[in-house]
Amino acid sequence: MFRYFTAGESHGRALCAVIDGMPAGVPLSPDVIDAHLARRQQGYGRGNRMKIEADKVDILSGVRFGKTIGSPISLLIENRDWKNWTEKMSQFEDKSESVKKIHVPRPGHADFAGRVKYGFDDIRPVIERSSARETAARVAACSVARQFLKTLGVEIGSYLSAIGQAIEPERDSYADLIAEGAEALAKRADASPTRMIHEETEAKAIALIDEAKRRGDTLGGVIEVFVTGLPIGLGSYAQHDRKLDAQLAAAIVSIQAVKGVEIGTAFRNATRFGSEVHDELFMGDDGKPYRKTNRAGGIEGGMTNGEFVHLRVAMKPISTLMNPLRSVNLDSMREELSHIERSDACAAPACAIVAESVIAPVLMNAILEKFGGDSLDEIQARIADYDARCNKALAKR
Ligand code: EPS
Repeated sequence: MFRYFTAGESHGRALCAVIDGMPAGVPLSPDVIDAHLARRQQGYGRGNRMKIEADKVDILSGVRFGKTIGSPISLLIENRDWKNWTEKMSQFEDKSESVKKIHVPRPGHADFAGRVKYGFDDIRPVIERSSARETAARVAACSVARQFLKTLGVEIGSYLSAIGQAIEPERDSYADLIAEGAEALAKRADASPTRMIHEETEAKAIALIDEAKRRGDTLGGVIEVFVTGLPIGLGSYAQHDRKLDAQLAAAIVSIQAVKGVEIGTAFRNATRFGSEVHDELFMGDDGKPYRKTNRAGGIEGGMTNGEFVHLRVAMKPISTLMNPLRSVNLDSMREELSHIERSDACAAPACAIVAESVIAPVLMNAILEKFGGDSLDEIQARIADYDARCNKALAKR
């Protein structure tokens, strides 16, 4: 089983991740991880922090001669901004008196509950770990799982269909977008600063982000995530915690500022007749069953059904507003405007890369659960055997 943890504060010395359960024999180099880290740093609407950071990973263990060796993998990403925060983020007691404390929580952020829960007299420690800076470490760790999937022909990609009220026209089908695999779509989206693929919507989104910046406001968005190349039957209907859609949803909603996820076009489906929703099966000329639609998002009964997986992700507007919201000073207990911290006006394009990333361990574990194995060769052979069985089971009789 692929498991990982991250550690590190937003303005601490570094972020790190420790991974356990990576099979041996998977090609891995820092470049593969750095490419995703760079994608996560992009996006129209990001703040000045991204001008300071140029995230690069150091692989500290678990890789030899360009391949994983089945041992724990540890990763390190330095925070370049740390040098500006050595006093404020000092580990040593003697600095604590000279640093100004933060008392006014930002509505929508972890500040209020975090300060009360941990008994702090300062919101700073809450800000530091709840910050979406942590997603750099997650993207790094998940890129390792992603690399495993890629060697098996599984691709993940995403684009943005909405930023604020810049919403692309409703699509009947997403199939044409991923006809060449999910990575080709991701590449297309990567070429745009909003990661949108509908030109008019992108122009509107850019104008809206400019307006948000001018007003000291923020914007969220809707991210469409796709996976292609998965075998049929990952996950299971047999027990609640083995349902793949439930596991994917949990991973997605664990992302900072993500508040909703749909499997396929779930909310649209909920407002229609069943006959307008369910993806009918037809017999193809090649003797195999096929479908003309994929409104279920590639998952039925908690299992992959051979169609591409489609998730829709709702990111709320970031809760740090330069034009602050009303709040309460938790030291004086008087009403005050909330704390202002350098932040992004819109981070939805970056969130898309995080969404692509966090589902990789879930998919990888579904593969490991079904096929098992400690080395890439072993797993590949088992999948090939299963593919042959599936082809036989689904062949015309
Ligand atoms: C973030 C606030 C900003 C973002 C940060 C997330 O950081 P800072 O307070 O240092 O300006 O830039 O995102 C990243 C650093 C990153 O790597 O994505 C927040 O409060 O969540």
